[in-house]
Amino acid sequence: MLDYYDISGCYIIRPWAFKIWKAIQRFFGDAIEDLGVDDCYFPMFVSSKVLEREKDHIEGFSPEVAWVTKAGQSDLAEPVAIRPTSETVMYPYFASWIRSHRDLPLRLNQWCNVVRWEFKHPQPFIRTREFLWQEGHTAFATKEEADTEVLQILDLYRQVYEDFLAVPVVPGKKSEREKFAGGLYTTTVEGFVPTTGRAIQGGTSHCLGQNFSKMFDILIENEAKERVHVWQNSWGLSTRTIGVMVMIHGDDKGLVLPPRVAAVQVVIIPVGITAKTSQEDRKALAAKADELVKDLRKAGIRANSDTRENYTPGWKYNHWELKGVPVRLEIGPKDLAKNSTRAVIRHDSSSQDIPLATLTSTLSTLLETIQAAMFTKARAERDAHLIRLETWDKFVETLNNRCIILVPWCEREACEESVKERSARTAAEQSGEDEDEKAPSMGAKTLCIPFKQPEDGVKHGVTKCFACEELAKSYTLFGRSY
Ligand code: 86X
Repeated sequence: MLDYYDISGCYIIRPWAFKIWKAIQRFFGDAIEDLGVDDCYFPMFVSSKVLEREKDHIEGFSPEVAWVTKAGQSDLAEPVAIRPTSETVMYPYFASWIRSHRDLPLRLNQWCNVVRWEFKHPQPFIRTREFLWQEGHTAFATKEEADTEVLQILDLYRQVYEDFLAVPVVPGKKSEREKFAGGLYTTTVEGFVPTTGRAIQGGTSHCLGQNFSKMFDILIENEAKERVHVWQNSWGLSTRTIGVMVMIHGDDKGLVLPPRVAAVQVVIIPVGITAKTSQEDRKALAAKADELVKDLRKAGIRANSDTRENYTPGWKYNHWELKGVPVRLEIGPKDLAKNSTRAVIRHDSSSQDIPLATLTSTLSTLLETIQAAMFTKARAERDAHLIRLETWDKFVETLNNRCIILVPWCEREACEESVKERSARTAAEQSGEDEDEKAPSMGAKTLCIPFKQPEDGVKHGVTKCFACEELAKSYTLFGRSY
């Protein structure tokens, strides 16, 4: 999927991984086109003048901005930054393109790379200094239209994770402390990685309110002939999606691909060839494999055969297991005689014989079943590590058991800060018996305030915050995170 590169934090995305990104692009690209969003491309360079027009939110990020200062040996008169995100790149042009309500809504998207020179530990797909994403930037006359879009986009992100990558996510709103500081509110889909017990932000859809339109002078004339600032959103989904999928479905034998994003859904491997097998029989077997590939492809199944003669079937099993292909079909002389083939399923190692007569229809159904089973299994695993608590008592213990926690919370920033501090394990606590580097010691933060609150949720004026003396406003998800 990936190779390391000689610059720290940078990785090569190889074809097997890029095909997954393309599957995401296909689905999401078509879906936003249906919503009326158009693709475009802006330059990757930002002048310091433009980048700094948006001082307030840039401030905290500025150590991460990469700058080009030279061309060859000569210093540039004005260094140029490489985009870490494109709000400041695009919005000066929004100001010149948007004149009246007839120019709205303006809804643009670009697929591009961005650079954030992070100093935290890099991790393939999860935290990289350059990454690929789509960033959507839209402008509306009213807050209501902007609000609607925020949730439409978030639901598409949910679909990317749940319906394509078979990864369960929790959609919700970020706390004031965790939201994008430049915006009005941030919505998110939050995933969970059971092996580390950490949550991971899967994608964000922000309502920027009028903050940017005020900074960049993006105005229209309303019905009452008054000049008013537009309402804006921005939203992004990155190649981190691939990393989340790998971590959630991968096992000791390697990658496990959900059928809907697998570049190869079915690999056909001829078996049962011995030294005694005649040249004709070998040829017949390879020909049968290729014929089956044709039939399956005609039915829309992404099938390949591996008829290479210089590799053993066992070697091929390993190879395609490592690559995560959902179904392996073994066909041998005995199977052919019975007009049958053996299917081995990657995600649960089960196998079944399938009559050749019904192969395409059986496989179509099987691939759907695998997709659903992978999601159900991942959701059960997530649910088993999502614990509801009412008070502080068992909070840290539960975190240390690699769980995320749903608690009644006051939604105050100071309270979140204090939870983070109190839940960070001290060096003393960590030393000694806990040798497992995968048990993280950092403090817990809020992941999101889930849109779907528990049925027996907060009783207003009664339910108290789990961590302080105030009243709770919502059940909020806390956890350690990537
Ligand atoms: C916030 C906000 C937003 C469009 C998204 O989350 C989705 C797609 N943009 C991105 N953000 C920054 O604004 C930012 C700015 C600088 Cl200068 C930086 F170095 C890093 C940043 N990271 C995130």
